[in-house]
Amino acid sequence: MKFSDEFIEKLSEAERIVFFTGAGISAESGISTFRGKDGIWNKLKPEELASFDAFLRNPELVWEWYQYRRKIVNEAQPNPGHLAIAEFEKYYKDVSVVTQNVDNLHRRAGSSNVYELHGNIERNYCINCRTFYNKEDLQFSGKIPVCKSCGGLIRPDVVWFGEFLPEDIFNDGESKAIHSDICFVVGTSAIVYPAANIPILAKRSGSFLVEVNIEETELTNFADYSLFGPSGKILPQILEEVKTLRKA
Ligand code: BV8
Repeated sequence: MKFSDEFIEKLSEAERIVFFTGAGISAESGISTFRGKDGIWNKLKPEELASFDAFLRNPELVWEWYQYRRKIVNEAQPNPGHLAIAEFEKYYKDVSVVTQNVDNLHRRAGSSNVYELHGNIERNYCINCRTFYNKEDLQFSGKIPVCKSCGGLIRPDVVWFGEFLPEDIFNDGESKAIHSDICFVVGTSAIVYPAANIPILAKRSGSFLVEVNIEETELTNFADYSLFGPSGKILPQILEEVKTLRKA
């Protein structure tokens, strides 16, 4: 793939890199996106499942949905896009992944600085006493798991619609974006806020905004550079370019 001279110059000079990622980066690992043609929101309404009210109304249904997604996530493998991002750490001083994804694939790919804005599907907590439970601690045989200490309902540790993002993680993600030299925006429709503010903040703070997506998005006109194609193909090609420009 031929890259623009400006992008090559940025890759040569940069020190701090942020990858802001969404569901699209995991599509090639076999995990459905939310809003694409086969997106999960096409079949279900987000507010029907990804909200606290939905959970209180029908905890079993919400649990079943997350168990279904956990199974897919557990069977999934990080794809060449996740792996390329992890390998960037060999060539740059500071590489951060600020992700909207809850699938844990960036960590499994080996990325060291991962900021999970919307939580992690492998973690759960009691809505009463906030005791945390990993997926191994829970048996879900159709009946919703309850807390061993207080009997409260246990929920997935993900951020639902209408819920605040984890403040410290969001602030850290913002700070990484502000201080970045290049901000890659990979596989996101960029319509969910406040997460979608991160790339905007990066660009406003002087970062070079590079979009990697299979199609145009809300951010395309705002980005400095757009690369259209599957992130599992494009990111390894950018990494190959970096290897010729910089020493590990
Ligand atoms: C908040 C849960 C403050 C975890 C998710 C009314 C009341 C309250 C808030 C709001 C409101 N109205 C609007 C809001 C704000 C709301 C929001 O932004 N809504 C949107 C839909 C308009 N945000 C919130 O509610 C947030 N909290 O505002 O709190 C507050 C509090 C109280 C009261 C008022 C305000 C919380 C948002 C978090 C919601 N949680 N998921 C889970 O179960 O997963 S959202 C869900 O969307 C996921 O987290 C996902 O990560 C996120 C973003 O989606 P994307 O990742 O971008 O995925 P998508 O499918 O959309 O796009 C995929 C892209 O990949 C596409 O562009 C596609 O082209 C591309 N692609 C596909 N294949 C590839 C590819 N690209 C490259 N390669 C490929 N191979």
